[in-house]
Amino acid sequence: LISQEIETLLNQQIQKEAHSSSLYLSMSSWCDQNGFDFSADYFAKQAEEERMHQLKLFKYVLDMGGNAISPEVTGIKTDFTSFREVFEDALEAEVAITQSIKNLTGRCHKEQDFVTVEFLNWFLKEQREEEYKARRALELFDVIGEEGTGRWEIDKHVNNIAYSE
Ligand code: OFO
Repeated sequence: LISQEIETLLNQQIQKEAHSSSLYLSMSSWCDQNGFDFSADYFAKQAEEERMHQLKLFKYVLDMGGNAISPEVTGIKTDFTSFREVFEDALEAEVAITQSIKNLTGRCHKEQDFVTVEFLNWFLKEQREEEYKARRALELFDVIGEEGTGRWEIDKHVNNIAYSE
């Protein structure tokens, strides 16, 4: 069983993952329309991963006898001023998600809800990976540079970003 407070926090996390998923889909659309096809694919894949995170949390709440709430998602940014801004927003969103999972884990520790702590460990590890990828993508802008065919080159390299341990 989980406490009412943890249930509420988990439902908030479900909402955040759903928001992330929609945001990534929006980024995918922007990239596609601006000719950055590899990045469009990359963000579409990220959108799917966030959806998977959402469902993982959703199922956990239900498995623990709680009430999982299908979230409303509003206020998704659709207009980006530059290719780089898309990646800056992506990193910012991942850092915020990591912080949110850390807060949630901290709350579970206080309550000695070690079952949920154990469940959330997977997410903490996943965030390490997601932040790495977002940071790596942003680094391409500095390493390659945006002049000339730079953006085209950056887009191609986004395709190769992988996390290895
Ligand atoms: Fe990358 O946010 Fe989910 O956990």
